[in-house]
Amino acid sequence: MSGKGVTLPRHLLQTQRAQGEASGEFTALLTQISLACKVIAREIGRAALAGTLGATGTVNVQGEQVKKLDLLANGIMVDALEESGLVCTLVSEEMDEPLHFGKACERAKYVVCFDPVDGSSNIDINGVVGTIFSIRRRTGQGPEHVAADLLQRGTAQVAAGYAMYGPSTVFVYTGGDGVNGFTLDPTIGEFLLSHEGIRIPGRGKTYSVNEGHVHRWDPQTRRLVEHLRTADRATGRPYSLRYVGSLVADLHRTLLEGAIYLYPAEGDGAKPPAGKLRLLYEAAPLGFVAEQAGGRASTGAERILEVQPTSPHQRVPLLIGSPEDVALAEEFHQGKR
Ligand code: AHM
Ligand code: MG
Repeated sequence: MSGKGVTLPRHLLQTQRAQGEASGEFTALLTQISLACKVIAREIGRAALAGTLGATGTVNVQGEQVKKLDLLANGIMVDALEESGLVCTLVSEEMDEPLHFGKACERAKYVVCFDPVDGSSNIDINGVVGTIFSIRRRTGQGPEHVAADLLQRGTAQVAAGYAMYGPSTVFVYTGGDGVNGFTLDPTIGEFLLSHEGIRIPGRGKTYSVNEGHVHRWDPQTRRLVEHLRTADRATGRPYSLRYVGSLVADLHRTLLEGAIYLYPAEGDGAKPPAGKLRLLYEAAPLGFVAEQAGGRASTGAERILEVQPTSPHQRVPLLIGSPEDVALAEEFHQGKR
């Protein structure tokens, strides 16, 4: 199954057959998500001409400005997942409450959490953005399971991944058996296998963080970043800084080249320090992808995949990337350095 020319649906089918999964539902669900991503890619590509750049003028449950493309992409994902008939409940960054499809999807097996347009501050400048998704099985049938379905740890994910809308559109996913990346060939409208069995380098040469927020960091994070930019030839320092401001793009670079990405807890004295990124549809899915590529994802104190969710839009600090770099960052966070 190696080599170019393998479409995403074919790759999914072959992998599922090899694992003895015969129902085809998982393949159908991933294919449907990838179709939604192709439609989102098209909408992003023509947004400046279609008049869909800019803000809607509303603010979401996170207190963030909603862009027109956020809403458009959210609708595309919701419609695609509802049509699949395979999903009973959704959580989206752009919806205050989880959406339960009710009777029509009573027998559906899956719960999906997603961020339709991640990095939306890049939309209006034609910068790279992405879509992140996370798939879990239901814990049981009936409305009494809805809350428990959503608040499962990242370790319960059966698949997760992202689409990245850059110079090319890529679709990267894990089903718990490594990470594979596909590139959209627009001439045939298919995602073709282009990055088979992605493995993250053990350590990198770059760090990625919004350094303008240094005044809101705790002393451990300041010392870590100071360490990374201090020259020491033996350990390959100083690291260079790379920061797109789209988690998907920063993570994609991190996976391919090795590095550390961090969005630490931030505080301004008024409220307790907190992370920005959301557990269910940002940190946990990308943590699953990173681990499946041989990397690590941590809050500094705890493995991301083991954090027990307590609410759908919960935020966490995130350290993610090459295993040696994340281990070093954890040492700083835990006061061992
Ligand atoms: P979004 O999902 O509303 O776009 O917010 C998440 C984004 C991440 O993609 C990115 O890593 C981070 O926010 C950037 O935040 P900041 O602008 O504070 O650096
Ligand atoms: Mg996001």
